[in-house]
Amino acid sequence: MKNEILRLLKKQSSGYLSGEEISSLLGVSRTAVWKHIKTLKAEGYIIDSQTKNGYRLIQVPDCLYPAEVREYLSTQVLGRELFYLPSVSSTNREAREKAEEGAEDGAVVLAEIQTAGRGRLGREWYSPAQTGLWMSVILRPEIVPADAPKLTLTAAVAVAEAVMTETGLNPGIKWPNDILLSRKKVCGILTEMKADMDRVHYVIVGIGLNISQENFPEDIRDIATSLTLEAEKKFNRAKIAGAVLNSLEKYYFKLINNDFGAIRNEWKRHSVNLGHKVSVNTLGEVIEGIAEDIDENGLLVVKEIGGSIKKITAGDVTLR
Ligand code: BT5
Repeated sequence: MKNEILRLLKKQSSGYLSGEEISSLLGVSRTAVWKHIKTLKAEGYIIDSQTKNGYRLIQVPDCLYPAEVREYLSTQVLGRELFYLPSVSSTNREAREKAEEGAEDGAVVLAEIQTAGRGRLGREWYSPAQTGLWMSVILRPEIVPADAPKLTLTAAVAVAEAVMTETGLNPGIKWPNDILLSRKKVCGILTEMKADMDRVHYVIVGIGLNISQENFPEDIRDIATSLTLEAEKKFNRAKIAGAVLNSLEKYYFKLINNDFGAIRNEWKRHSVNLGHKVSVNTLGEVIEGIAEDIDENGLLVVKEIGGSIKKITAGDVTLR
């Protein structure tokens, strides 16, 4: 009911809507309307109430409320189920719990702040309140575990596309999971899965996108950036969330319909690695050479100085 009232107020945002009109349109009492308006105000919606004229929506809060994100969603599967938390340790951790409880393919966990946001290999992900998109998507694709890393590349392509359409900026992708603007990291992706040898139970795709931070802590100041810092303007975070999910669904469908080729082509278009000298740290081993390609499985193909070809499944790439 609260969301229905919100919908009416949004439709009528150029003028006032009386409590009586709302109550007759929705078939609820005026007291109920008043109570829902009170809740909306507590959630940060600025609503002018006048005894004579009724209610008028003045401003929507910059929050990732499901009702806001849904406005921008044009998906069939992603975001059908949306879990919103004002604060969480890590959306990936929360998503894992939801997946264990049976959350469906495409369910999404969103939070305003993460108190223990995670990167790969136990690293930290800085996730301050109401500035970024801290989101995890639960996917249940019928793929073999060896194909799961393709989901990281799929998400990277989706984020790059959404950032491009929403901001006009031109993001680069650094294999496997970084989205860059001006050579600084604006987004990281953490893909985790539960699988048997031959079957994936679920995959959690965690996306951390810096949207409106105007500064960063000392230790990452030189390597991190946000959409606002790059475009010098504010963005509606719910709209960005919707755009990322719309794009992710488009590419996810390609992946499960065996069209990784299309994703790979997009990935190559955005790549900042290919053709460049790289140094790749893969759990204890450092491989140096030219990043030549990503193969049909999403592995990074590096040609070493001596000419030998190495295919890399996971690692950290430094551009030389
Ligand atoms: C990543 O790891 O880039 C994956 C980040 C995934 C974050 C999302 S947020 C939603 C979901 N829930 C989670 O708990 N995680 C996911 P990695 O490639 O290991 O990079 C981590 C490194 O990036 C850190 O060691 C820092 O150097 C740097 N870093 C940390 N926070 C950053 C930020 N906000 N922006 C840019 N760089 C950051």
